[in-house]
Amino acid sequence: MKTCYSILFYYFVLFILSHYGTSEAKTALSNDNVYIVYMGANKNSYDTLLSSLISRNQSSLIHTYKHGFSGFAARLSESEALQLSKQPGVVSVFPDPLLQLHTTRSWDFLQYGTSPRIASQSSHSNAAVSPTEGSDTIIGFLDSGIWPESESFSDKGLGPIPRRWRGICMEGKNFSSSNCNKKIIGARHYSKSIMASPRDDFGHGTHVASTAAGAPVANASYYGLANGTARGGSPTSRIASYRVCSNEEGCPGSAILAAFDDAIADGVDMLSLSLGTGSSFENDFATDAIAIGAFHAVQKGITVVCSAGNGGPSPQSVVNVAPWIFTVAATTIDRDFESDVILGNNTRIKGGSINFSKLIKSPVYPLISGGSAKNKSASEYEARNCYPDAIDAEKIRGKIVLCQQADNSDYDMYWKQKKVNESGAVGLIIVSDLMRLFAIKTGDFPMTVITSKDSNQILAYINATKNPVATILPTKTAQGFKPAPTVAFFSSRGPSSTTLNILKPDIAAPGVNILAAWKGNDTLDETTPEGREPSLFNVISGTSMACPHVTGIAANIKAQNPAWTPAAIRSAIMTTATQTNNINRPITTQSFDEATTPYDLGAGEVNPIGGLHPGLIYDIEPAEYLNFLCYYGYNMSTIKLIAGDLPIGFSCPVSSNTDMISNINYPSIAISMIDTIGPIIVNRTVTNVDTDDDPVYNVTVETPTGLEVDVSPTELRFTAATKKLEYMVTFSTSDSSVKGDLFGAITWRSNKFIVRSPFVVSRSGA
Ligand SMILES: *[C@@H]1O[C@H](CO)[C@@H](O)[C@H](O)[C@H]1NC(C)=O
Ligand SMILES: *[C@@H]1O[C@H](CO)[C@@H](O)[C@H](O)[C@H]1NC(C)=O
Ligand SMILES: *[C@@H]1O[C@H](CO)[C@@H](O)[C@H](O)[C@H]1NC(C)=O
Ligand SMILES: *[C@@H]1O[C@H](CO)[C@@H](O)[C@H](O)[C@H]1NC(C)=O
Ligand SMILES: *[C@@H]1O[C@H](CO)[C@@H](O)[C@H](O)[C@H]1NC(C)=O
Ligand SMILES: *[C@@H]1O[C@H](CO)[C@@H](O)[C@H](O)[C@H]1NC(C)=O
Ligand SMILES: *[C@@H]1O[C@H](CO)[C@@H](O)[C@H](O)[C@H]1NC(C)=O
Ligand SMILES: *[C@@H]1O[C@H](CO)[C@@H](O)[C@H](O)[C@H]1NC(C)=O
Ligand SMILES: *[C@@H]1O[C@H](CO)[C@@H](O)[C@H](O)[C@H]1NC(C)=O
Ligand SMILES: *[C@@H]1O[C@H](CO)[C@@H](O)[C@H](O)[C@H]1NC(C)=O
Ligand SMILES: *[C@@H]1O[C@H](CO)[C@@H](O)[C@H](O)[C@H]1NC(C)=O
Ligand SMILES: CC(=O)N[C@H]1CO[C@H](CO)[C@@H](O)[C@@H]1O
Repeated sequence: MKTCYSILFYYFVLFILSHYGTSEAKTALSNDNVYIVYMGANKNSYDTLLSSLISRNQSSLIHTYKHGFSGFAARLSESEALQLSKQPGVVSVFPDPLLQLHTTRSWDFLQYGTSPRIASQSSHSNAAVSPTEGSDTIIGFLDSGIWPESESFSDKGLGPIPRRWRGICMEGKNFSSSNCNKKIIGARHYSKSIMASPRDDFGHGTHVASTAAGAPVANASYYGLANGTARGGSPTSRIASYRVCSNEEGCPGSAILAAFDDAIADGVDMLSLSLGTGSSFENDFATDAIAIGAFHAVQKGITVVCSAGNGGPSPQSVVNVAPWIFTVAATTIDRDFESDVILGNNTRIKGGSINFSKLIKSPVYPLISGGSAKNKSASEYEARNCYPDAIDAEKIRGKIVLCQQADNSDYDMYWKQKKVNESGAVGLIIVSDLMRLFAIKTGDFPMTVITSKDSNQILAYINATKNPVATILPTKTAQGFKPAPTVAFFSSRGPSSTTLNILKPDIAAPGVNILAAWKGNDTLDETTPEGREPSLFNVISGTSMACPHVTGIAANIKAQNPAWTPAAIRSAIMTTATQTNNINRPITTQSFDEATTPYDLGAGEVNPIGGLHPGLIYDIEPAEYLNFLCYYGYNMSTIKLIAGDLPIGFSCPVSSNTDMISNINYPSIAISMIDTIGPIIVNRTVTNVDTDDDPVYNVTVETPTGLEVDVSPTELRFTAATKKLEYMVTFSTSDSSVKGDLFGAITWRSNKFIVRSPFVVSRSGA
């Protein structure tokens, strides 16, 4: 199952960029002989260790970390690495991982030069938000760099660069300090190559930055599609670009840590990372470059927003799961790139794709199903699914072919297109419920994707007609597609493989067919229509695209509430998320009829303005994450190294264990209640952040079958003097045979606000 989805996504959503594709294939691997030596916030032994390394071999040193935390990356032998790991002051030594941008799925054993196209904030994304006047939140992006000439990065109307900014505009190949302005206030890169530059040679970094913080650009479109004004979620925020990914080197963890280290010193307010490991990669927090960098950033009050990964729909595929990270899943939006099929009897079937076909608009092209074009030696099934060789080329020449895309097919649509085209067919109709809403880019070849339900009509028409004919119409953009949002099939799912006691992902945001700025010289894009200049905007998909939507919203909240902690900002966004779609039903998966759980979309679909007025917040002081480290199993000496100065009197609770993680004041609740009937009690503290009156909140609980959930007290009365109140939740069951993940929610309501927290009680023993 998983494999098949991977293939689909890999090929279709994303074309191009063979180099990035190749580096993705190396995901689980590490940067040759490079090790990261992580020394926490501790500075004591740092100089000694570093100078001994330098005196041994100066050129082995690759990066040093000394602002936000301590450590370095160096080329070492295995025995040197082992030796260093035993030195005082060293938390961990681990091979430099190569991470990937979350716009594509890796498909390791097929070496095709394809890569993902992700999308960005769009004119019509449902997360569009009105700019907050006077905001000057500084957002750092760790990505593939930036294309500074894009209109999305115009600094028109922006005030002077915030005085607290201490970053730089690094020069590099085809990038000078004049490429920075009052919008792009900082740019750095981390490659030692002579080609090194903050300039984006992919487009991903440009797309992501413009989604979160792009200035409004009128008349933006992808060759006329999705036209309108493109703007970032927080158009007045400033951008600091940290190029940590490159064609030559992929996205090394050592560069990501260097960027975190710089960004903390530069003075960013927020960091956005649309990258991470592949889903099968399980890391201890002390050897996970993103978790480490994010930990120190959050300790300094910097919100860190990350993509959840494109490893779905398999369970436990979510990455970037540390409790200090804001983890974002991807959903579809209500925009459809519609490319319809017209049958000979004038029935119109709605399909989706971005086609640059030159077919005429009347149904004059003979139509055949893959099953009817069977090669003698092939099976019915293979033929229906148009496997290469299963189709008799003679039978499809000059025709439009209808191909199933069975979920367990080994052949992806890209190959089908290629094969069918090679055989001289004039068009391709793919039947796939999952891919229907994807804006598959098919170059000059007419191709569209329809649902299985609609395919029955076509099959019936073919069956009932002597000489069936059809055509595939040019793509047009349709708004108001229903239902939307749905959870994108590729979006990584919970639970976290690291701990069942934190519910991940946290939130969902638009990540399918997102229009945003692109690099300006994409002449190699095979999907560019003949005779057109490369588009300055692109439509791409991935949790990479979802992440900056949330970053932009978080930046607006930060601008209005500069003193809020990263946890408060996350809480505001999570407790105001939406659980219903545009037909007022619970949000489904992308196959439309399948229910979702918080393991698919966290607290729900992000509400772009809800978080500005959350009513209550679940705050977590950064120091509370030290307790997490205790519960997770680190000992005091390691925690002391990681954190540097511990809060006065801090010590790990004597009986620290993973179940205590559930008590961290997270805006969702996750409990593992394996083989017990309870009761299990967790506490939460809510802070009133509304200044108007003395609100009274009442609780309601959505209780799953088989579980008893008691909240006490059931009413919270805030006053001018009482801003914080605690409540206690007791989970129990009278039926010890109840198994599985039980989902519910606790909602506090006043006459003004609704503050909702999802919970999961897992009894599966996973
Ligand atoms: C120093 O390190 C560099 C890079 O790892 C390596 O090429 C070189 O051989 C090393 N030199 C010595 C003397 O070990
Ligand atoms: C250099 O940057 C310009 C934009 O100013 C771009 O059009 C051009 O393609 C770039 N050239 C190279 C060789 O990267
Ligand atoms: C586009 O610009 C990038 C970055 O400067 C450069 O590496 C690439 O070669 C250019 N591509 C084309 C097709 O000119
Ligand atoms: C948008 O593009 C159209 C056609 O290219 C042009 O007529 C119109 O003036 C443009 N609008 C803006 C606001 O630039
Ligand atoms: C997009 O373009 C079409 C056709 O040119 C036009 O009718 C429509 O109003 C445009 N939409 C927006 C939002 O500009
Ligand atoms: C039919 O299938 C056989 C075996 O897979 C293959 O050798 C042959 O080329 C195919 N014929 C056509 C017309 O595709
Ligand atoms: C389709 O096939 C023709 C001729 O074989 C080729 O020129 C063209 O590039 C192919 N188009 C696509 C989109 O594969
Ligand atoms: C096609 O028609 C035949 C007989 O007319 C019927 O048995 C078959 O079920 C039909 N198939 C479809 C897909 O409608
Ligand atoms: C066209 O044919 C299909 C299948 O036989 C049928 O469902 C549909 O109603 C027909 N449409 C018209 C307009 O006759
Ligand atoms: C939760 O709160 C109750 C009531 O204040 C207290 O007795 C209990 O110890 C708390 N539990 C935890 C785990 O903090
Ligand atoms: C909360 O519950 C109390 C008692 O049931 C009721 O009087 C009050 O109106 C409720 N408040 C809200 C905001 O629903
Ligand atoms: C984006 C788009 O609509 N592309 C092409 C689809 O096909 C028609 C011809 O049938 C072209 O006119 C469009 O430009």
